[in-house]
Amino acid sequence: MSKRFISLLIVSLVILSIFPSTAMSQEGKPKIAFLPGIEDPFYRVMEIGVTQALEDFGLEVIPAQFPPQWGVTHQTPILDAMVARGDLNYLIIAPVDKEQMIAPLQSAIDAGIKVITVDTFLGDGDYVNGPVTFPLSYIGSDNVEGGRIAARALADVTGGAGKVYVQNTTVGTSTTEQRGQGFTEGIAEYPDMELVGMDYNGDDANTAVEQTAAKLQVVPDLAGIFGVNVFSAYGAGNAVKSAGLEGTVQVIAFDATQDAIQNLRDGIVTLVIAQKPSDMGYMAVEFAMADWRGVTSIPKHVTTGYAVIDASNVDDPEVARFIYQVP
Ligand code: T6T
Repeated sequence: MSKRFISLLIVSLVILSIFPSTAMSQEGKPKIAFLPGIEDPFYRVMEIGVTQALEDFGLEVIPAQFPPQWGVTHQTPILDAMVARGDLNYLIIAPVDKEQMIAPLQSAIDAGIKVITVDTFLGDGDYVNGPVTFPLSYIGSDNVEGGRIAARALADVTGGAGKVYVQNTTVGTSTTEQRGQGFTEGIAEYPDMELVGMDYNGDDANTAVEQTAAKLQVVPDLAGIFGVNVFSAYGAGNAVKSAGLEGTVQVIAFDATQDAIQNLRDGIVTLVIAQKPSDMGYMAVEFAMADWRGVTSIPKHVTTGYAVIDASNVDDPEVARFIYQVP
């Protein structure tokens, strides 16, 4: 073997050891996939956190498939296809139904895939003593508290009196159910406030607009609306705007989308409650890597915080950084 060849071989090995190709560096590393609940800005921001963490750990970034609509029939086929790959070690998922997604995810477990739930949970979310304990962890907002924040904000802006309404998504979605629960409990603390209804829009923006418009007709003295998520808040804000009731009917928007922030700037929305989906995604990958490396003390339930945004702080960089910077 010529000296030149040996020199080239040594240089190549040194380069490969410093800058390993993706193919070589994946040996001995876990394959981690992400399955969101629906195509929306919240989960797109979560994907940013997941991707950043995968890159930081030098892991393969498996493209996430976003269900086109919210629902078990939309999420399960994607889940089944991910299990059928046969090479996944971890699945980071936002299960769209706390009961109906148990069996499909048990199949993933049976196939040797470990599960971390983000944003939404299975069962009652207590993975230590609850009915479902197989997920490694739950990482998400404290959604009951999120509903209470909305109730307090609406009470503050309406002087603690008046009729209020909730635009919700679907029964069975742990997060929005809990937001509705927290809001209902919070409003009950104000004797002069009355919750006149909670409609379920199936996580569809157009339905949310239609339902809110109908409620505004039926309850002409409505004082405030809580939109429990991206599409619910979109519906509430835009129905109020279409009715020319901005400033008369106060809107509290959960999720800091560009639409919610614009409605805040336009005086249609009073307050925006931003979650921290990027944190959820990043931490989920960290937990998977910790488990892969033998850590046995991974917390079973982690709540990420909120940024509460109003007209006074929307341009504060410390707050604005939590606006969902995706279309
Ligand atoms: O509000 C988020 C998420 O927390 C919830 O579980 C479902 O709706 C969103 O994705 C927003 O559309």
